[in-house]
Amino acid sequence: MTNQHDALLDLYRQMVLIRRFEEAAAKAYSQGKIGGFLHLYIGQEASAVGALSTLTRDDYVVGTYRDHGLALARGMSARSCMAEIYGKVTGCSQGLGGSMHFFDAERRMMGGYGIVGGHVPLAAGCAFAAKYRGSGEVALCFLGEGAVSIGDFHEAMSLAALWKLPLVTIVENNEYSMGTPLSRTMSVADSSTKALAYNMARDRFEAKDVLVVRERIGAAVERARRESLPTLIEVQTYRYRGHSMSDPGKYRTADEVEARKKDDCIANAERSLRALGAGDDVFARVDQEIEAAVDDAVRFADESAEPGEELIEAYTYA
Ligand SMILES: Cc1ncc(C[n+]2csc(CCOP(=O)(O)OP(=O)(O)O)c2C)c(N)n1
Repeated sequence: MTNQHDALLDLYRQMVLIRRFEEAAAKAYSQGKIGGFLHLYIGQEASAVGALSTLTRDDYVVGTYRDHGLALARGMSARSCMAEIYGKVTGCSQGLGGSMHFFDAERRMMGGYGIVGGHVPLAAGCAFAAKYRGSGEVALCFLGEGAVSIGDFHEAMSLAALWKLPLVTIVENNEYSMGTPLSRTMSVADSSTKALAYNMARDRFEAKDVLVVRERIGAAVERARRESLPTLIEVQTYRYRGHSMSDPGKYRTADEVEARKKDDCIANAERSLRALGAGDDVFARVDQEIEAAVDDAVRFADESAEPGEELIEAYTYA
């Protein structure tokens, strides 16, 4: 098999892991094993997987509450992620963060934030730190298109451009901000045009093909690393599930969702892999391997303990 085949297979495997992991999380949620919020990334996998495949170990990743895909693509274990969603002490944030607050300092996965747009200045701060140290690291920040109208976003873009920070800001435009379509929150359809106000490089493309995502984000990451310049990118994507588990989805039709599933990033990657020579055996092996990993993560989360009073007190009370 070629290098191209092997590279795509790796990305495919990561996307399948994210999808199966979240399907299992949704099931556990409906069984009452998970409390609080659960925002699924299903449909958007190519965005995180393609983007994070361009990073080195030391680069920073900052995201929203829709963070499971980022965490898994960053190499965090399915066990630590599932346990976190369950609120168990073995989770990546010791069960104190839950689904919206995944952290892994070692992998520079800096969260996991619930305040829409509030995390963008934090990502700019990571990029500032990297530039200040001259360490060559890049910060990748993910947000939804709903966050583009938030003041924090503009403050961060303004300083990132002024100070030439190595920041790549990725707006995942999944067309809806909860139940509100983009046309009701912004006067322009293309959020990357906001970069014009800051004299910042920009890009915009669809996340149907994980290799396209990798190439286009890769160019921005290189610009950040080599020239210390920021880029604003709109990735056009679509979430198949509700905003969160409690969303009845009345703002769009089932036909719309079904039509969008026809251009699924995982199915597209499978087609490309078959064209490169992958046969049924390859996909059966991936399915088996991912099923085992997800089953193991669920078992681990089920069997793990909740954080004790001591831990809760240490982090909750001053
Ligand atoms: C400052 C702030 N306002 C409102 C909310 C409630 N809220 C949570 S998610 C969300 C929608 C955000 O949509 P978008 O940025 O497009 O991201 P997506 O959920 O589509 O990934 C809103 C309004 C919040 N968490 N923070």
